[in-house]
Amino acid sequence: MIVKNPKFEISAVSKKQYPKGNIPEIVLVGKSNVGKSSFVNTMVNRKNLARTSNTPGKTRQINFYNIDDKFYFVDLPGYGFSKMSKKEKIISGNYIEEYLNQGKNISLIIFLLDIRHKPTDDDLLMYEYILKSNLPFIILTNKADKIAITKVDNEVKRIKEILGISYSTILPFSSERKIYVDKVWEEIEKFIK
Ligand SMILES: Nc1nc2c(ncn2[C@@H]2O[C@H](COP(=O)(O)OP(=O)(O)O)[C@@H](O)[C@H]2O)c(=O)[nH]1
Ligand SMILES: [Mg+2]
Repeated sequence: MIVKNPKFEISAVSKKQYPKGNIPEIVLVGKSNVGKSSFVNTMVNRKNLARTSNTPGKTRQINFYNIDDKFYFVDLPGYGFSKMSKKEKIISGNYIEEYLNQGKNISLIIFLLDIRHKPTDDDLLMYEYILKSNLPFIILTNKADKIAITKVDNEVKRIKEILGISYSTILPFSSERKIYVDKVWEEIEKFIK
């Protein structure tokens, strides 16, 4: 897919600010620092459309990026950052739930995990929540550049086993090396027709 004019639209802190209308939403979910904002930048081929950082993001903002009026990438607050206070964790959790519960235009959840690590307890909770939501999802095991290319398939398989899934799409990803981008576009395109 060729993206022409990706635009930041709004940082919503309450339901009322979610965009109106019925443009499909592709939602990024994952713990803080896993690479959600980098993913958005990589997919639309911009350096700084979405703000990336090494420190925990704002815990209550839901950022909507309008992709050529065809769909939104929705960058949810991260969860489970080790430096987050308990209160911050609860706040980010509430915002994630509030957004996912309304679910009106959500056409796909992209769940990001770190290819190098076992999913954390927070990841597993999130995963359960996604399953219960009955919304379509794919899983990306991110930061694949951080391990040897020969190990990628095995690590993906290992994470798949931990999550106990056989049917859903799970792919490696790397914003650093911009690999697997086309494959992920193929998946996304199935959900924005
Ligand atoms: N090596 C590597 N670093 C990445 C990748 N994706 C993100 N990062 C880095 O991880 C940090 C957090 O990324 P960010 O996109 O802000 O994560 P977010 O909190 O989930 O939005 C930043 O320093 C990014 O440069 C990747 O695929 N490979
Ligand atoms: Mg971010």
